[in-house]
Amino acid sequence: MDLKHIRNFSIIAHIDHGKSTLADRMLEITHTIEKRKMMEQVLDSMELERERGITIKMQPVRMKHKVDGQEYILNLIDTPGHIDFSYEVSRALKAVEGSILLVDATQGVQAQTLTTLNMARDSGLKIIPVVSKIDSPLARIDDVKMEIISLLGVDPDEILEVSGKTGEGVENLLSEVVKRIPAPKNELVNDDTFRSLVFDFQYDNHRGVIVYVRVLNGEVSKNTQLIFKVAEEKFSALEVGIFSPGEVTTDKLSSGEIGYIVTGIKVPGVASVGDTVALLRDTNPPLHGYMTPNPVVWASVYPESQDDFDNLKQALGRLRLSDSSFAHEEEASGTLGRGFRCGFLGMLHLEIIMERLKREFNLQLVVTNPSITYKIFYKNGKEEMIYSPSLFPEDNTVAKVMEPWVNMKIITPARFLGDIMQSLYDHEAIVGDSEIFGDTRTSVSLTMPLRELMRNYFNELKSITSGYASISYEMGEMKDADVVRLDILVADEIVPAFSRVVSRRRADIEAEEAVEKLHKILPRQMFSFKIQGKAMGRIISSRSLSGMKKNVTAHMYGGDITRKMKLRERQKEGKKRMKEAGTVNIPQDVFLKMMSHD
Ligand SMILES: Nc1nc2c(ncn2[C@@H]2O[C@H](COP(=O)(O)OP(=O)(O)OP(=O)(O)O)[C@@H](O)[C@H]2O)c(=O)[nH]1
Ligand SMILES: [Mg+2]
Repeated sequence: MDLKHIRNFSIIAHIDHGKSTLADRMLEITHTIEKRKMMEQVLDSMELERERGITIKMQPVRMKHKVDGQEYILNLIDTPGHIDFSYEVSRALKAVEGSILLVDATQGVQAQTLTTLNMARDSGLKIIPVVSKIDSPLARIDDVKMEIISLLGVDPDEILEVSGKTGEGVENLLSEVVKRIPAPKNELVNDDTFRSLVFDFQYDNHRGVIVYVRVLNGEVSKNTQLIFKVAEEKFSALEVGIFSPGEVTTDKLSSGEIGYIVTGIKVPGVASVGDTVALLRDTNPPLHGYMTPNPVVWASVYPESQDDFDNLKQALGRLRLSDSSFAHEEEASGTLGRGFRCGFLGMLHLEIIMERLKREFNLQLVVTNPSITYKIFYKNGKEEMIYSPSLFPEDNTVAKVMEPWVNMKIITPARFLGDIMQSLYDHEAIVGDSEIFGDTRTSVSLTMPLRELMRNYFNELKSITSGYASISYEMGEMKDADVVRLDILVADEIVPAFSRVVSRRRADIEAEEAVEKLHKILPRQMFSFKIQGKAMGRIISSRSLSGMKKNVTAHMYGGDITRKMKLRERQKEGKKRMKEAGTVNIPQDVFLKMMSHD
């Protein structure tokens, strides 16, 4: 189709502001999905997305729609709202010319509204501000419009209103998309060589890597000889097609369009987002591509049985092919064997990957306590980055430790400010400017150690404010830290997976809490043993877990007394043997429960 009849746009917003529901109505109005196949948030196709009611992966879909008698191709990309998945948003934005910025009429402007808006502006996109959920009895349409005008600096006449629930305003919004968002342009002048940007990919057992591309120039069809410009890997297109939203084969993909190319490549590590897929003979330089995101939290993952090491390796390689934001590298730990150090963009991201490893690959895993990175300056002059709490050095060898801080923004109704300030103090934050907007809401800027943000601050803020406050953050500078390693001992043995780095002033409390929690969730054994917390060279918390009073003679009645005695003796010996070997069996779910905050 002619370039001037194509529009590419994304829907961006804070979490839960109604992006996927709005997409549903667009798919209905444009007859992209048959009514009988329609379901709520139909683009959230992953099992985990449906269970949790959130979008995790961006999803492109092509629609056809007539405006003033002219048919247009509309390529929509639905994006996730949760901050852990903002790398998805940033990639989607590079594939489109414009964005619909939704603001929930019941919630108003929230932290991620501002972050996603800034990302879209940085990408030079046309932005259409839209108030969503206008059907809700709690909608404050005029207030929220005022917030949008003052905070986002947009013209009042530009703001549209929709309800993804009733469909009100959606047809009009589609017309405005056509009117306001510019048509795509060819990348090259007088040159129709095929070139495209890889913004995402998937893996298929039979067809290998499937790249999601935005075509920037020329066209591609089946059997075209292509190359990944950065990876310098050649391949022949096995199939090309569009998203409807499932994959639908087409004869070709042309400039301005969004679609997929099946590569047949089965080795991991070749395809990467941001690479340029072009004609084999193309001599132009590759596109700028994407910044690789830096992991925020790290955790080690070990197979419960070392026999599964290769399976875990394969599973991680495969997951990387549907999630380009997580990092993994091999590592070996004395006690846990061979495993992987994995980097994630946040705690939700970590949780989702662990859940996928369990469900999609059926792996039994030991997951260590998540950690951020610390820079260690030793007394002997050596410097080192530490990603794993169990490798954090003994207190007396360390001269100085530095840790990352985050620059944060909290948006909240003013009535919670008192409680929030207290919680910020508890989390070692330094509070900066605040700004009042709308009637009663405030936006507070601050900095906080990343370690303290990861100490469950998201949930804490949610419970203080009944969910009315929102957070966005970006990585800031490294600062001096006063932290120590806390080890947890089970039956006198350090369990490296439970080690963590804590602020020195909180070491006692954290030890107490960890020991208490483990005491609750660890299954009892045949013998009694201690659970202890140790830091700065001494035990600072301890509890005993008593052995099960299972008595092998209990079911015997009468009979020979010497036989009972013998059995008891044997049982005692057995308990002693187990204790000596220190074999407290720690099941997988205990590791996962220790890691989670609830
Ligand atoms: N009343 C009302 N509720 C809506 C509307 N749109 C969405 N919702 C509800 O808001 C919640 C979130 O909707 P989603 O469409 O999943 O929001 P989202 O922005 O895609 O969320 P993420 O992708 O996780 O960021 C759901 O419970 C929807 O039923 C609307 O127009 N009116
Ligand atoms: Mg969604």
